[in-house]
Amino acid sequence: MNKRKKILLVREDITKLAVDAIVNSANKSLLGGGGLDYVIHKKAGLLMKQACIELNKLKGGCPTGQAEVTIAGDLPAQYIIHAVGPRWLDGDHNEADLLCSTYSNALIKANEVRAKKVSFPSISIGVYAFPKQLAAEIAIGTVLSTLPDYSFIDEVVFVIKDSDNYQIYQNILSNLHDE
Ligand code: AR6
Repeated sequence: MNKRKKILLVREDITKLAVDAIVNSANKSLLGGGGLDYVIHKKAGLLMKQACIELNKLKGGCPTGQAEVTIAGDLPAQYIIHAVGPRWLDGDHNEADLLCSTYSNALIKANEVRAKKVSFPSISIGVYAFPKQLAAEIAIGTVLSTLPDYSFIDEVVFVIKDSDNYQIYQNILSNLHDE
C-alpha cells in the first residue's frame, strides 16, 4: 500500500471523533434504529435527521451493502456515511460478500466527499449478530485491499468500543505486521 496511507485502531466512542467522516451502522430506512445508529441520530440532531428523511423520501432508503452520506449535524465529524450492513442469518445468505460491499461502498462515499480521515465502527456485529472474528477479517481485508484506490482518503481508523472485539482487531493487525 502507498506509504502515506494509514490504518489505525482505537478504543473510543466514534461519536466523539472530529474526523472528516464517521461511518454509521444504519438500517435500510436510514431513519435511525437501535445501537450505534440510535446514539448517532440522537447526538447529531435535527438537521442530520432531516437529511436522512430526505434520502428516505428521495431514494426509498438504502439497500443492504450500500451507503449514503449526510452532514454530521452536531457531531464533531464533518460527514456521516450511513452504511447498511447485512444481518447474519446462517452464513448462506451472501452475508460475507454483503459486508465486504458495505465497507467498499462506505469508502466510495467518503472519497466522493473528499474525506481524508474516515472512522469505522464494527458494522453488523451488534444487533445484526455477524460473527466478530469474520466481521473483523472482512473489515480489515476490504479496507487494506481497496484503500490504494481512493485519491482522497489517506487514513482509516477502526473505532472499537468493546474490549473483546478490540482484541480481535489487534490480533489481526499485528499478524499482518509480522508477515
Ligand atoms: N462508538 C463505537 N462503536 C460503537 C458505539 C460507539 N459510540 N456504540 C456501539 N458501538 P450495532 P449493527 C459498536 O448493533 O450490528 C440498529 O438498530 C457496538 O459495540 O449498533 O450493524 C440499526 O438501525 C457494535 O460492535 O449495529 C440497524 O437496524 C457495533 O458498534 C442495526 O442496529 C455495531 O453495533 C445495525 O446493527
